[in-house]
Amino acid sequence: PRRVVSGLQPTGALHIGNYFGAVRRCVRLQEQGEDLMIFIADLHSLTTHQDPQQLQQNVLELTACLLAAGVDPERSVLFTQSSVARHAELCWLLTCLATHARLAHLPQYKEKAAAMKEVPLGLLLYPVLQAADVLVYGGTHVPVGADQLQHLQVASQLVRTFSHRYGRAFPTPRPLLADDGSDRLRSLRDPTKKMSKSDTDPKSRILLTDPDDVIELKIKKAVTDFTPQVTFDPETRPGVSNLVTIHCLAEDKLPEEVVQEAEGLSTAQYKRVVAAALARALAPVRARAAGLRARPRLLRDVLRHGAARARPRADAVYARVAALVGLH
Ligand code: AQP
Repeated sequence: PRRVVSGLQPTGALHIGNYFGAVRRCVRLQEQGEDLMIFIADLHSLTTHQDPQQLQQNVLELTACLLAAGVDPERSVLFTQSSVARHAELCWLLTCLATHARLAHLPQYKEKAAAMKEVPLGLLLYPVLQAADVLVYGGTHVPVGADQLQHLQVASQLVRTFSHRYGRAFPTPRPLLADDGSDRLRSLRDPTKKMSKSDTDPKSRILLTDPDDVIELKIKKAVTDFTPQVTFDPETRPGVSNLVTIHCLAEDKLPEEVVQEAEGLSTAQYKRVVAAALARALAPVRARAAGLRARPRLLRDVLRHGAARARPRADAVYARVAALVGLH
């Protein structure tokens, strides 16, 4: 049987890349009847400094957004990573199988580490914890963006190493890639970069919480090019194509349809169309999130309920693993 595992870090307000690329994909997998585990990756978030109070706030905010987007805590299992201690326990066992050389070579690590004076070990171990997150539930599929494929390869390699040394304990997790461009929304200010929470320019991203007028302003200021008509060509026209992708995601359309509808429009006119489509798509989620944000007790109950469902699943896998390793 398939089991899908997905995590999001509670590192601040979600942008539409997180929403379309991760949250809404999860909701759609849930609607397709997948067995889905969604965790809030609070342990991962500690690889960069988090203010403790802000972290608690961010966990509840993310929970509100996930529920607002349609995650059903009865059909899917929604919980925080830290509430299931087996993630960290399995991570240690995998850490003993991972090599420094392999991890230090990963581009995401190199990029992040290069920008730091003191590199925390947690940053190096990040992909090992990611592997544990999936393997501890016997996860078979992980919705990922192209940038995460290498981390999933680390997980597959750890599965092989473990099998070789101790015996088979985990299925090899496979990527579930998106085919609608949702896994790579680009910065509105520099379309060669991905849209990112940590970009210092707030106009580079649209937040799930942005009101309609802010959405319109940010799209209006989006960097495009000097070709007047709307076409979809991510390689040569990344800026306009990013707007087409956003438009497609907002209205569940294909690039060809959107481009055809935009025929004859100037870029400025097209930006107004995209902003309106996006505002229509986000408004109901934003409204539901606002209602849920006002109910922290309910949000905590949801997470407690999810943790209670996740723990026995992790315990079952871990018991087998521990026995194979010779720990119990
Ligand atoms: N630009 C994006 N387009 C599509 N999907 C994206 N994701 C992130 N950026 C884009 C997806 O959102 C999920 C959130 O993962 P995370 O919470 O671990 O955050 P992240 O990957 O570090 O990306 P952020 O949110 O933009 O933060 P930073 O500042 O670190 O770059 C993942 O599924 C991710 O693929």
